[in-house]
Amino acid sequence: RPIGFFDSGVGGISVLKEAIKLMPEEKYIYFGDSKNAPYGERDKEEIKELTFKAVELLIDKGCKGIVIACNTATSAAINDLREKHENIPIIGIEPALKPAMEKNQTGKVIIMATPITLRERKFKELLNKYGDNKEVELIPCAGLVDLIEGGKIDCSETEKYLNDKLYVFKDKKIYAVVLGCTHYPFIENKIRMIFGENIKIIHGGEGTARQLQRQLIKEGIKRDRNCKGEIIVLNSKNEELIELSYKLLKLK
Ligand code: DGN
Repeated sequence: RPIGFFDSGVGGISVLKEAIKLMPEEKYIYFGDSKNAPYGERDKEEIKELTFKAVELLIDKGCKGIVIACNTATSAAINDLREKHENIPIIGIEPALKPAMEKNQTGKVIIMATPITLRERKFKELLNKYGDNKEVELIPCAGLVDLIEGGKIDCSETEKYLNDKLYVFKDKKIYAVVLGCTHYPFIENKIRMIFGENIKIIHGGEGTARQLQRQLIKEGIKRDRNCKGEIIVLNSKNEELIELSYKLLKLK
C-alpha cells in the first residue's frame, strides 16, 4: 500500500523528496491541491475542509499513512484529522524552530512562512517553547507561494520579492533562515544570493520524513515487498502542475 502526501500545491514535493531518500522502495501518491492554492491567506475553517477532503481522497486510494506536507494545513487541521482518522498514522510538518534555536548563540533566526502559519496558535506555542522573540524575526510571505506555483523558481520577479522582504537583514548577524513553508526550499538558492552561500537554511522536510519512518515502524506497517519504488502525482488543477511537480522532484 502507498504512502500519501498532501500539500496545497507543489510545495510538499520538497518533503516527498526527503522521504524518498530515506525509503526509496515505497510507493508514494502525492496530491497537490493547486486549484485551491494558496491556502495561506484563506480562513481556518476553509483550510480544514479542503484538508479533510484531500486526506479522504488519499485514504480512498488505499494509503497506509498520510503526510500533511504543508505547514499551513498542519497548523489548521492536524488535531481534528487525527481524531477523525484514528486508524491511520497522520504526520504533519511545522517550522523547524527547534533545530534552529538549539545551537544558536550567534545571531538572529529569520522565519519565513505563510501569514496564517505564523498567526496560528500552534506556531505561538512553538515560539514560546524554543524561541525568544528578541532573536527571532517573523517574515510572513504572502504571495510567495503563488510565484512558486506559477513555476517562477528561477526568475527575477521572485528575486525582487525576496529582496524586498529580506534586504533589511542583509548586514545583520543572522544565524539561520527557517523555511516554514514547504514551497520555499525550491528558492533556497535565491535566499543564498541575499545572505551569501554559507547561510544556514533549515526546513522541516527531513525531520518529517524521519518521523514518518519512525511512525510506520512503530505501528508495524510494512513495505510491500514487490514494490521497488513508485511515485504517482495527482493535482486538482491541471497537467501543467503535474509536470511542474515531476520537474521539482528532479531538481537538485
Ligand atoms: N506549502 C504550504 C505550506 O507549507 O504552508 C503552502 C501553503 C499555501 O498554500 N499558502
